[in-house]
Amino acid sequence: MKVIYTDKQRLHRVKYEFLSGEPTPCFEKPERADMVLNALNQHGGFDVVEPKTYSTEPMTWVHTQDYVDFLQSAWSEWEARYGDEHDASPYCFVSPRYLRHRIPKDIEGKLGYYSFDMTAAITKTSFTAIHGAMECALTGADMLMSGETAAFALCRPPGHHAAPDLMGGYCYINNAAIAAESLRRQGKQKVAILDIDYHHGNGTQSIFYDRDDVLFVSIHGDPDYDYPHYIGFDDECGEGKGEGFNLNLPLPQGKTDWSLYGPALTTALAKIAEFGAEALVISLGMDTYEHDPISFFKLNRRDYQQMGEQIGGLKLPTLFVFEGGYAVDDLGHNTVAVLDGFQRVHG
Ligand code: Q9C
Ligand code: ZN
Repeated sequence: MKVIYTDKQRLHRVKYEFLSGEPTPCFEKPERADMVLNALNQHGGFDVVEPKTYSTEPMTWVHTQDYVDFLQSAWSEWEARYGDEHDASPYCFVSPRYLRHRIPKDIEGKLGYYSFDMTAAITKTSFTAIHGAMECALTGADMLMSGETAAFALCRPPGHHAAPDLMGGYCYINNAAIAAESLRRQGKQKVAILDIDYHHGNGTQSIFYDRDDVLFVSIHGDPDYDYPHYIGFDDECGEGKGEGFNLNLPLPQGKTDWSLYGPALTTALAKIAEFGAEALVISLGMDTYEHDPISFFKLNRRDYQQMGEQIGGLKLPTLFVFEGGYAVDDLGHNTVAVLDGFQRVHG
């Protein structure tokens, strides 16, 4: 299987996130991708290639132009005001209640306007990495169009929390959504996105919520108890034309092992088959692992192999797009277990 990766993504390294009121070293760090690359090399049979070059224009397929412009200029606006000592990060947010939704002129106001949490800070070189991650996803989509039956876009920073004009959850540009949209634009009539990150893929859901040509299915921790807290419930089914083309399968924190996860995955895959997908994009988050430091499912290495096998059983052209996963020591081998299981069945 081809793996698309660029060293550009090392250029995104945020210092801190705030957990329980403390500055904590950011869990989403460049070493995550290193661990996956190491495990892929150790396993063998994977061909790691550089992405092709794309302009920033595909970002506007799923994001607003003003948001993309903001991402590009945020650091220089921040630096002009605060210098380069700290990462650019919001401190206040535009709640949907009582406040005016107008774009502020000041960088602090803009950071809050375009964020839904404090985990997506921007550094001097973040945009280069964000752009590189999108290039990996787009190259993967192009590979499927030119006859590869599967590919893995090793993207960092991740993307599935990024909505049309919102960053958050370590995400800025929605790599999986852009890949799905690219497949649509190049002729795949129906594209399914299966999001198996521990956290609900709120950004991807929001992007495709009113569409019937891209099915979104997500298995994740129950948002009544977990991030992103305000979206990802099972009564969110799509709207307008998109009604019936969004499926959320929340599972309980703490006690979700394979005995609960396996049946949810079977339901998800049945929905994708019934939809008649011509291509599949997997938002591959590995934070469902039993030892993940910020998540609460109990999956293990064997489960990941089985997960890959079940996904491979759909026999669809499949693009894996890397999302979360923070148990760095095991992250690589777990990721390889999914891909290996997939290949055994899918070929
Ligand atoms: N106490 C991804 O996996 N923080 N983003 C959760 C829980 C945000 C995760 C804190 C987690 C974002 C791509
Ligand atoms: Zn996650």
